[in-house]
Amino acid sequence: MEKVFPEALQSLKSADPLIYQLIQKEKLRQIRGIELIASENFTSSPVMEALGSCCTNKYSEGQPNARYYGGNENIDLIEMECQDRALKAYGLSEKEWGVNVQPYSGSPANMAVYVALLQPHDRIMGLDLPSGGHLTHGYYTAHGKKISATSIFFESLPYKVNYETGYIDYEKLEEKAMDFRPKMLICGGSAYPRDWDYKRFREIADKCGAMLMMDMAHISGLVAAKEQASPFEYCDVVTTTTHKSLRGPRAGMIFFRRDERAFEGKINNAVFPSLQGGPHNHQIAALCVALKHAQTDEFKKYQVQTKKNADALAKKLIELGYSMVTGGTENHLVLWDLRPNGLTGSKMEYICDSVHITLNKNAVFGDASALTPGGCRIGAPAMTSRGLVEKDFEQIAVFLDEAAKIGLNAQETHGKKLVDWKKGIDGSKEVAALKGKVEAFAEAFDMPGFTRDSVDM
Ligand code: DSN
Repeated sequence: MEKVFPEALQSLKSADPLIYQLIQKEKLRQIRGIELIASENFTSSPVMEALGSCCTNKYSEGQPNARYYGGNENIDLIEMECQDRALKAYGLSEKEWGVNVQPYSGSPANMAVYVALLQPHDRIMGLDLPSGGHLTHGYYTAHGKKISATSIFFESLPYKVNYETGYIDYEKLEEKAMDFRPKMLICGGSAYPRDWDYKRFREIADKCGAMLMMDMAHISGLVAAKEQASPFEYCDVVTTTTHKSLRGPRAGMIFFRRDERAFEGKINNAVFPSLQGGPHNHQIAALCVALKHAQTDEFKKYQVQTKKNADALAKKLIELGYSMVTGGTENHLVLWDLRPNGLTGSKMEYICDSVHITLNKNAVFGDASALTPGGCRIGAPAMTSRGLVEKDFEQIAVFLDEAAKIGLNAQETHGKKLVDWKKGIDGSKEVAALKGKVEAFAEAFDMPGFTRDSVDM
């Protein structure tokens, strides 16, 4: 064995010191930073153990007990257990709902649904990207450039949020849907701080003869804990990633109704062989572990705390004089509209990166282009996994306020032009001081999945 593949039994450290070292640096970055990307989370050690297991070695195209390769007796059991836990996590009966746990992630899951249930050039309607929607729900630019494959292969007409309130404009959505007559209406988004009115979506879908799909990727952990409304009562298909609020490995799932429309065969065939090859069995094993966690009381408490933390952050930022889209949040994220303060989302992201706070610039409704966004998206799931509570998120709001003030001050002293402005940020004493405070703050909290002592550097 050692002769033909001598690296196989070595540690990563000795086999590949460069990658080992970069992983140590990434661990340290995660421990020392304030992680506020709304779609990220810190998964658990057992999930990572399953991800790093021998399941990565196996091919298993097909469905459990009906594979194209032999040797799948263990993989079959893992995948069936995963399906079972997925249905249980959302309180679904096997008679009414089925689930495919093979999608590599959320975008492939969404594409599989479209391939399964639509014909090329069928019409779809999803929330517009600048309104908080996701690329795969049909995004194209204001000039008609087709960005997402969804808009390349299907005819997409987005609906939007109301520009005054930031809430989905259901009246306009209905009017547009009745004119456009989509075959599929899509709810769900990446930067929408409010819950979804599934009843209203269902009424509109029924009125215009559309199927109703929910992409619950951002809120799937909250839904499992019953901290957001359940899409399953009203939707035909529900997709999700599994690494956001659900706190699992990077993967995807598609839930489908079992009825006379025979979605199961169509969706399974779309995932494989239409779009994917062999399932990533290490991901499925890891997802199975995460779905066990998702049925515990601790997970419920975690989701409750995530919402409280997002709310505390929004309230503190408002108290400090900032503007939140929709005036706050009822889920895990806030969308910070920086336009009234005269700072762009890109500049805020840049300063935050410089002080070791990770968040992302984000379009705010009314922005002319997704490339020059007027806001930032801030999420609570990751830092809540590290044990932070409301008062800690209020402290994060104070750090964000300090960061914004540094950015505004640099505009005064160095000018608004990006290249000049950056000179006021890079190497600034205020930035270095804030970075020190942020790192000391973050490092005081536990990290799920690994400890500070495990960082070898
Ligand atoms: N990239 C994810 C997000 O940040 O919302 C969605 O795919």
